[in-house]
Amino acid sequence: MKLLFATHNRHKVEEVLQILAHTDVQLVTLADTGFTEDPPETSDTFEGNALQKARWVYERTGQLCVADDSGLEVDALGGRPGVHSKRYSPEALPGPNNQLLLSELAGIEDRVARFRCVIAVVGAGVERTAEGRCEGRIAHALQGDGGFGYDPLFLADETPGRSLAELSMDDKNAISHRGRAFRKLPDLLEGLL
Ligand code: ITT
Repeated sequence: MKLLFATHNRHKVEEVLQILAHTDVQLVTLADTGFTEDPPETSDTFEGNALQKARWVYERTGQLCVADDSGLEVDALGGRPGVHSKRYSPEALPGPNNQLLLSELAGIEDRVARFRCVIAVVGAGVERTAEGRCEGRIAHALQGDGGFGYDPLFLADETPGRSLAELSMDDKNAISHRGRAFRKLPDLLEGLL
């Protein structure tokens, strides 16, 4: 039995396939199954949303599912955009999201932030979660054109001066919230596959 990754975000799929490349976990994507509906995300926590997405897809497919809910928490903004990271700006696109973040932080010295990723595995009578975090700071201008979302503005503590958008996917996965969460997946699947 394979594990269905309940996401429509192709960047997440690319990263996770690479993170799991040297494990026994075999992923099927929603695109592979022709499933086009968008799972709801109405919780105010990453864990709640990850469980909601995985439950929703499991209920419709009967397949063991894993979902990822992730986002950026900025201390000076009281943790925003947080679970609303995708729809932070009215346009809900990376360019406007990054510009809004820069404008909200204009003149603010405290740039401490973190990416968080909670994964949830849902199957018959099973619900398990794990989290990964990546601590860092928000840059003063966009840097690099790799990755996705807020990557051009995020300077991880492990790679000072370089944004996640300036790292190879392997280097990003080594330190990222998603890498740290999905490397826990084989243990989370203990006894299930
Ligand atoms: P699915 O729900 O279909 O998985 P999504 O893009 O809607 O895809 P989320 O609800 O988890 O995913 O929102 C995550 C948002 O947080 C994402 O759109 C980015 O804006 C941001 N984000 C998460 N991980 C990121 C990363 O590794 N690099 C940059 N931005 C990231």
